[in-house]
Amino acid sequence: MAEEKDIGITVKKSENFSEWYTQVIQKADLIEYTSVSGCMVFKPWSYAIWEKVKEFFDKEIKKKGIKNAYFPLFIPEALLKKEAKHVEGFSPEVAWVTHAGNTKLNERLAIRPTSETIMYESYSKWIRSHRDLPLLINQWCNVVRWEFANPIPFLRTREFLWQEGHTVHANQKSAEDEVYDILELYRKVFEELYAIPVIKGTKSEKEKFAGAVFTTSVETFLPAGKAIQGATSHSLGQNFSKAFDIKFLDENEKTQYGWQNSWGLTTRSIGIMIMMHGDNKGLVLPPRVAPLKAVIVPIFYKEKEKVLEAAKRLKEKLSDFEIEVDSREEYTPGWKFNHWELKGVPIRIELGPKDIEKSKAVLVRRDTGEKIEVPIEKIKNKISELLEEIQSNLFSRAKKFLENNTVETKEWPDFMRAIKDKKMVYAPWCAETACEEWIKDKTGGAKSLNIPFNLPKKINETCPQCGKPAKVWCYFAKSY
Ligand code: 87F
Repeated sequence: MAEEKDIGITVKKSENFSEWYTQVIQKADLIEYTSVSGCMVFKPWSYAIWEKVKEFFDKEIKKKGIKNAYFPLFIPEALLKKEAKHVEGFSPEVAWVTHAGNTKLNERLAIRPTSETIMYESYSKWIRSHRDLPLLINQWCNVVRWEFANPIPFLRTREFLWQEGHTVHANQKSAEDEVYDILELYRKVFEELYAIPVIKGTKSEKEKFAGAVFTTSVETFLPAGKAIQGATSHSLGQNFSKAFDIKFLDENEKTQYGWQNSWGLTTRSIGIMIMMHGDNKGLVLPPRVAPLKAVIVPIFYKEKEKVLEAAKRLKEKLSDFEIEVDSREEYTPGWKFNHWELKGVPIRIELGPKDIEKSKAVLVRRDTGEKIEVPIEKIKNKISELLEEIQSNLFSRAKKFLENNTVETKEWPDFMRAIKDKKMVYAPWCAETACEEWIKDKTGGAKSLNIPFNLPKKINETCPQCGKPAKVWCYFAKSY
């Protein structure tokens, strides 16, 4: 029989974060490495988390009239290079198909790193009149970006999964409203599903998508002492519609270029959640993304049949939730406790002969370890209640963490020290690219994250780095 100590995490999150992460993703059975560097298996336990996110987001975008479609994986070279600016800087990461068997192709085909070009080629044929607008399309797919930096499971992989929304509107207002609407959905995914507080804001000129007029994002800060972008929603203005000839006749029979947006959320979000909530025992899943809400561990040193029977009945009583009975006989209850803690299941339900006699069960919270005895007749409500509590407790913990790691300052020495201490800085800023480059240089790599929407009406401060009048307040940190 396997020893209990064999399966656990052997390092502390606070002592060796990257080793801790590597162990969690493997021991919780989320990921498997393969012989292709940077390409990893999403095992059922992590894929099921993605499915939860997908289910929520898909439903929400459909409510907004956005429809799913699927465009080809391969993008001819000439097409990819049509709006040259948008691939600028990205081209070393594009993977190409050059051959079919031994035959060299006439034109190389890019494996999609993002689908603007292939989608907009079609859009230019589909759109003729204002009656064809808005055109609201999303696709769920994989993309390939051949990164050379060290892969980090979920966060930086050469192939990943995402949704990419690409819409065309008849006017600027309708397009821009959508940019913020979608960003709000991303906030919900992070805050309400993953239980991770985020900062909504606009990217700096330097950090925006080169093809966009402006880029918005949700950002957060991780226990690794680094910030990370959660998702982005771009206003493309007419940049692509002019390059791809996406035109329509408006109500006055006048030809106009479409107003476009694109927005994306990736499987990187799963990594963010693991890093934020995981602890020294392994993964901690927020109930709303947990593939299993609870596991019943029957405790049967004796009276096995009776206990198993009661466990099955309990599972039926709780059929509103995703619940399993771990009835495996080759493992001890203690081993199973560790196993399900490692996998992050929000609630463990212990059920033994004595509990059955007294018509009760013991619930154990994954987030706090708290044990709660409940009468079977009240268990359904108690579990509902606990799941909500766990969800909100994880969110408040993460929120406190974010607050405790944010340093608001107007002074350059404090700015520098905060970055050195692996904190996130909130500071007034001149918003100039040259200044951002200086900041990056002097701090050894801190970038701007975003400029939040709720800025004070009047900004009287000066930029701590260059001394010019500040135009905005902005978050800065070293980031993934
Ligand atoms: C890598 C290679 C080629 C990012 C790339 O953010 C091109 C690109 O255009 C590239 N990496 N990007 C930017 C993607 C922009 C945009 N696309 C739709 C998104 C959200 C979804």
